[in-house]
Amino acid sequence: MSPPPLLSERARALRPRALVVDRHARGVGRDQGVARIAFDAQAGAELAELLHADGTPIAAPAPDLVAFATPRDLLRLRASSHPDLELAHLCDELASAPAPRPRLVGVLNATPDSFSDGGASCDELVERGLAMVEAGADWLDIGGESTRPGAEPVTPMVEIARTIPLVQELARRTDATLSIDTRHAECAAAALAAGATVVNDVSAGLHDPDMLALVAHADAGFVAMHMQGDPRTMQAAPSYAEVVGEVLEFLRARAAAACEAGIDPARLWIDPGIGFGKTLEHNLELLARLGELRSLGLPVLLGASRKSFIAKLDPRAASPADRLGGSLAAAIHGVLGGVDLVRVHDVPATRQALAVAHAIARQRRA
Ligand code: HH2
Repeated sequence: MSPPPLLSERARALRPRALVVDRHARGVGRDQGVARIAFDAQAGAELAELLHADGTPIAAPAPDLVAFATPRDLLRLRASSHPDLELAHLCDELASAPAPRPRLVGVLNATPDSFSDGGASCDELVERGLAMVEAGADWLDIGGESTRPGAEPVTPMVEIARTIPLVQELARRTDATLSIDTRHAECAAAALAAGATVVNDVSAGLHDPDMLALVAHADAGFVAMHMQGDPRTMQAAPSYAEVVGEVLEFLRARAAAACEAGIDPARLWIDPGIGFGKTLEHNLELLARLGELRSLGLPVLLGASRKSFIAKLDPRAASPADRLGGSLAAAIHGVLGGVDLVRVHDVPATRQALAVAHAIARQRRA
């Protein structure tokens, strides 16, 4: 008789890109990338201890989330209640789960001065948003304050005036997820009342002390992004001893704070914040090691679209509108590296690029 399923809906929804398991188990990774073992406390899968090869614990911010390890790690599951048969079964289930399509987040900037696309009217933005959904965006991220390097902050009232009519109109005309890209609880509250269901905060709740409680109270989703410093000064002299470790630690702490404030961990995303207080090398290191962010057990959002690191690698792309090729390369790399959501300006081209990359990757694994 086969053992009962050990995976929750949430765990099933995750893509089993590779598995590296205890050497006594039979499920073995099929490809390079992030290795993952899912566990679900609610379903009774109590894994006594989950350790990296060097003996350090693999942390998940909540017991019913999912823990991940890199291929360098050998996961050692020390649970007497889990004989090899059950573990192999769990691995088989993961390996055969269909890989979900990565979700596309379309960027809608209701600003006069965003780094790549500011200055559109509300009507134009509504049409642009609807066209993005038509082209394959699952989610629209609406912002009323530019956070480009050197940008001056705006007040919540200005942000509200810029974004709320847009949120209201889009909520009326599309079923796509709507997020408000803001650091201000006041603007977040107005957007959630107008029909947004997620708050995307580039300060991860640190800019406004009321933010996390507000999001929890509204039972909304939350994107916690890493940023060093603030937009006005963040690119002056970014500095890290070890960028991936520091970003990971920051996101771990912010995810824990969000859960503690009452935000549902199933509606929490993390984001390494490409370009936010980072040099070209920092951005590349984070992009190259995206899989490590998965050790937190939370879905990852990546926003690399049209960003200036692309122009540093291709000086002919001085204008953000000329950075489509670099944006697609980063999106494909991100998705193949385990990212769940990509935040992009160019939805149709990204959808097509990801569909092709994804199909090839699936074929390779089949
Ligand atoms: N990037 C920007 C703004 N918000 N949010 C998340 N979670 N991740 C990102 O990478 C991110 C973000 C900057 O891009 P954009 O909104 O196009 O520009 P601006 O801030 O100038 O409006």
